[in-house]
Amino acid sequence: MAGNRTFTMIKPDAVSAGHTGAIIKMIEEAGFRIVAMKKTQLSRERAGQFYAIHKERPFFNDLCSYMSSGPIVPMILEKDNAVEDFRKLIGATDPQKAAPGTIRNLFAKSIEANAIHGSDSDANAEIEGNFFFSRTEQY
Ligand code: IDP
Ligand code: MG
Repeated sequence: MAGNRTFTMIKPDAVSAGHTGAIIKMIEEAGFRIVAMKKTQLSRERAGQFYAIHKERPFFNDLCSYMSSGPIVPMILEKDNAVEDFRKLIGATDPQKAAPGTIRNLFAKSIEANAIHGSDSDANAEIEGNFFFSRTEQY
């Protein structure tokens, strides 16, 4: 059975461009409840830990530089079928391929600076949420 939580973060390009509020509005209007949220910045090392699964990919070093380049807004979200429904709301990794009206279609700058993260499985949603938030920060 699909779980009811996912993890997201608004990435540095979208935060610095002033899209935080518009993106949160889209997330809430799509029926997601915000369980935990903060504004923070990753060190290069912590960005590498978060994206450790991609460490052999050619874009890994650039990705770590980019993800630690400015503030981000991580969140834990709740909704039925959260992981799959949220991936639909954000659209494809490459904004050129993201469906019209998706968050990446509207706000992403490039395949790297693509505005927002969304967990790809219930197991990763749990791991990624715990990377940023303790139990007592979840409401
Ligand atoms: P996802 O975020 O849609 O799940 P992943 O393949 O898990 O996509 O990649 C993680 C992140 O790495 C992407 O969101 C994007 O920021 C970056 N990325 C993915 N593919 C490329 C690429 O081909 N060039 C540069 N950056 C990439
Ligand atoms: Mg991914």
